[in-house]
Amino acid sequence: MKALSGFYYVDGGDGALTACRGRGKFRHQKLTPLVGDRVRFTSLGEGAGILDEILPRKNQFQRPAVANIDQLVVIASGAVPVTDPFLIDRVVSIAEGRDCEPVICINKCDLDAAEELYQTYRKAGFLTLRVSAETGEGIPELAAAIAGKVSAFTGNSGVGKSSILNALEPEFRLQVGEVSDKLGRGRHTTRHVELFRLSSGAIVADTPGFSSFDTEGMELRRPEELQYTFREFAPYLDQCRFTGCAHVKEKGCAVLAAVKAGEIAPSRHASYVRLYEQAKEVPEWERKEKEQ
Ligand SMILES: Nc1nc2c(ncn2[C@@H]2O[C@H](COP(=O)(O)OP(=O)(O)OP(=O)(O)O)[C@@H](O)[C@H]2O)c(=O)[nH]1
Ligand SMILES: [Mg+2]
Ligand SMILES: [Zn+2]
Repeated sequence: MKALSGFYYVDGGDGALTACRGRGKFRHQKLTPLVGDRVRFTSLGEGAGILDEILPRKNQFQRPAVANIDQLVVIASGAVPVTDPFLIDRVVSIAEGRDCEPVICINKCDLDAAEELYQTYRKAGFLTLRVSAETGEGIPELAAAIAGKVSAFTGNSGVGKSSILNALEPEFRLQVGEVSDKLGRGRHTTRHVELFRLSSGAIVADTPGFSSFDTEGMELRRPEELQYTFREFAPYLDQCRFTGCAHVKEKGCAVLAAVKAGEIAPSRHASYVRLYEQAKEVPEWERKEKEQ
């Protein structure tokens, strides 16, 4: 359920948490237990235990560091701190193809409806919600979207991930932070990943917010695989004039034509190009090393 200062907190099924130490073999195998892992553990009594085994994962993520997630709920905001669409597109691209559905949730709609963001992701084919943790608007729709699933909230610091969890379940009383007036940035109030069980049965991870200059969790996909992680590109991919088209600035590119025709949002394509350029920079040996 959470990992803190060398302890892994395991829910044995009855809701009570057992603080486990990991076995040395995990370190030798370079295996890090993740929040969301299904595990076997031995109880030593008095809330202490030993983590024996990590069961096979359905998926895993570096940022946020979670495993076995059905849905990545990307929380964004059109009000301060305004979300850079590139940050949304980067996590969405990572989630695609990992058996994890991205959901876009625009918070603070009491302050700003973020019409452009809303239309961009709705049109691209994502479940896109508008909520306000402040007024409660849209919270029932979000509750319905996470029902019966394991979700992780992610998004830049200060967008209101913890506030939304409090709106879903007032008794959590998670700490929320002010947004700095001077910089318009969040204060990284949430410091660790933690899974919560909602009374509805939904399971949600609150995670620390990322910042724009964060380079961790960089795209490890090969540049030519990236096109498949932008779902709205799919109808155009086999219509480019040249096979192996990079869809960056090639002649006769059907993706570029779709951007021009207003079928694909320019910000989505710009993110694709940025990720493509980044992926080209990663040498193959480094990719292989990180994949392990
Ligand atoms: N007006 C308005 N303010 C909100 C809303 N949701 C959150 N806030 C405010 O935004 C600030 C940041 O909220 P948090 O919940 O701490 O944001 P977070 O995403 O958890 O931030 P980190 O833990 O740093 O990643 C707080 O001052 C909240 O009161 C909303 O829907 N409307
Ligand atoms: Mg938080
Ligand atoms: Zn093309």
